[in-house]
Amino acid sequence: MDRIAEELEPWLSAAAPGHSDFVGHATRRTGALIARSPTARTLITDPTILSVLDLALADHASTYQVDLTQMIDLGPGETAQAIHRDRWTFDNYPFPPGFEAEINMMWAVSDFTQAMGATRVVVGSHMWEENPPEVDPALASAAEMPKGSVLLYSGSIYHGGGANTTEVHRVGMNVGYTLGWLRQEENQYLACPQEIARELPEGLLRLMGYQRGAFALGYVDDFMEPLDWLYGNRSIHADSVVYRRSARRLLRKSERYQPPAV
Ligand SMILES: O=C(O)CCC(=O)C(=O)O
Ligand SMILES: [Fe+2]
Repeated sequence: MDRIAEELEPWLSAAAPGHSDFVGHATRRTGALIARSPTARTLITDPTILSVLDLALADHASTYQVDLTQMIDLGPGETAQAIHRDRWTFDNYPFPPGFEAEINMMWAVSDFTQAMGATRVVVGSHMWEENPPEVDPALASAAEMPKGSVLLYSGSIYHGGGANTTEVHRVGMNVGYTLGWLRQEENQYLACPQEIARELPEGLLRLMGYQRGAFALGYVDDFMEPLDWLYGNRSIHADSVVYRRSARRLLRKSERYQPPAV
């Protein structure tokens, strides 16, 4: 956590404070963590997290992907964020009850106490069939956790950042994952320069979206697999590439991209 904080410090200190009640006024946020923090990459592909995602997302889509990466530095004096569902990002589409399109992680880069503004969660709200635009904050409990812990919550869970009444900063690393056929909240192809992407492990690249999100989603020009395009293997046609269901199996198999035999 200290390494992640150190790697991101230049970006966080250069980031402007928030400009709305939702993103906060005493909160600084910075993204593009895959490009900016080599240490964050190891948490983004943590095998325990991927096992949870296999269970939580894999029955709705053949792949899942990174949705966003964001360091959130909630400064002293920040007021509580409105309680919301992250899946409202998808134009508030009425997904059926029980259908999860997104799972979020909040890694505690500092301690998370209630007074510091630990994320507040309405436990059980993923079961609510209604979609109230406002929720009584009294229903939420603070997810207190020591530095180094991680909170997992689905896109249908009502939650929000707390108020920071202390003099210290509450720092969290928010990493979200979504179904492979949804648009990513943070554009992973533009957030990570290609020269950095070419050096990343294959499993991470697939999680970033450098693989088709479903059979016909996300190919490049002449039906090329995005990984082959990234590596300049222009002779390889996607139909000749074995289509793999998830990044996880690949992480186990090999960390390095190897062009498939044609
Ligand atoms: O900072 C937090 O604890 C939560 C942030 C959040 O939920 C959001 O920005 O969507
Ligand atoms: Fe949120």
